[in-house]
Amino acid sequence: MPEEINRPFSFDVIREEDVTLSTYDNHIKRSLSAMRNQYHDEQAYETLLREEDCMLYEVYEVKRPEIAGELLQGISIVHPGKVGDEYFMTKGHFHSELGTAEVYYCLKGEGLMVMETPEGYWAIETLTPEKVLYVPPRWAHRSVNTSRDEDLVTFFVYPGNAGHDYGSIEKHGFRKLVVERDDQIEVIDNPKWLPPEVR
Ligand code: PAN
Ligand code: ZN
Repeated sequence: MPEEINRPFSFDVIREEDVTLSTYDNHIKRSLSAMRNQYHDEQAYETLLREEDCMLYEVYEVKRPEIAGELLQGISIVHPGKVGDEYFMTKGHFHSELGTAEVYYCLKGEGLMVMETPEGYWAIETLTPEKVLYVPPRWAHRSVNTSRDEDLVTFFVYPGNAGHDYGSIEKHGFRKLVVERDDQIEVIDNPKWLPPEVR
């Protein structure tokens, strides 16, 4: 078989106390300092950051060529915790190739996927073990861990040519935030969200 042939392969999801993959190419760690301006309580953010630049989430990536036809896969692990009253979450992004979708399969924990289109339509879906979530083309997505003490672990698959646009969300934010109020999970309006007409 010629060297350049793309060979099929498999790997395992290792479900020990920390979920990992048996094979991966990249282990990304994102800490609090990577999330400046994303949490609504700026004072709580600065206070926590002064104490410790704690780890918010990790991603294990199985790399493939970043071209149409390929699928990129991996697991995302959002740790439990809050900045003020707002749960730990991923940065969130649009795919640079806006017309590309993504599938998430929840392996562990509980959380929400917050989604939004460039026009400002929004949607939230629950993530619990064994739930499969389809993020259609054009929807920005952010996972939020709403559990008190457990990691939120999801397996994801998306097209090789998707790319990541973080800048748009950094600039205008997500329309909705997920916070804890009186021991309840609440979805509130993001006071810093910029609607499409003022971007
Ligand atoms: C996921 C995310 C992962 C981390 O692989 O990249 O959950 O979130 P951020 O990329 O927003 O930091 C995905 O959606 N890829 O397209
Ligand atoms: Zn994505």
